[in-house]
Amino acid sequence: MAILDILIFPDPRLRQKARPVEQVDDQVRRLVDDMLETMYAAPGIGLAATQVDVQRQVIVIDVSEGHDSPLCFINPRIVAREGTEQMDEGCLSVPGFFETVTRADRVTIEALDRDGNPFRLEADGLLSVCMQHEIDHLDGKLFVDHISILKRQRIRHKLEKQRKERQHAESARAREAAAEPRRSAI
Ligand code: GNR
Ligand code: NI
Repeated sequence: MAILDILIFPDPRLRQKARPVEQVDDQVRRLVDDMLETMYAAPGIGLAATQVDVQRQVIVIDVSEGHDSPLCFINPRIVAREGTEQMDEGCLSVPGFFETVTRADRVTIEALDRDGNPFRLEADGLLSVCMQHEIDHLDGKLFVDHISILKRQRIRHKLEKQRKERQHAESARAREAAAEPRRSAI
């Protein structure tokens, strides 16, 4: 198992569309396990493969209070939706920001499980919202696409600024590390 790096908005790789999984094999199951470990470590209630730079239709979710009910959806499709509801959403790829999003209230999902067997699930509440949020990721969409352009731009600018600060700090550290041997050699 391994904890994977999560891409941060506005990384263009978050805009790629995931391809369907052709065969649910050990490689896919290893991805599912790594994604679950990454999701629990974050911590988050869901994770899409797109967020860890794997362009495959794989999602993991755990909305349980005890964080002990992992769900995995391979090639998920929404086959029915009903009603509308609003919920405050966050995203591991948009860290630190929460906005109200309107989505379907109830959805019916068809997907493959980790053995490659098809199943159907009716979801409401948090699970319904999370399913729609994760399937959006596989289509290259983010929750910020459901809010106003002004709010989206504000979030993008703040996260771009944070990324630049992080990069500057990293290169400063690298410069110092490179200078170290020379100093000690004198
Ligand atoms: O951890 C997460 N919490 C969350 C809260 C409200 C609506 C959606 C989510 S999903 C998010 C994890 C994530 O970014 N999944 O893609
Ligand atoms: Ni997300």
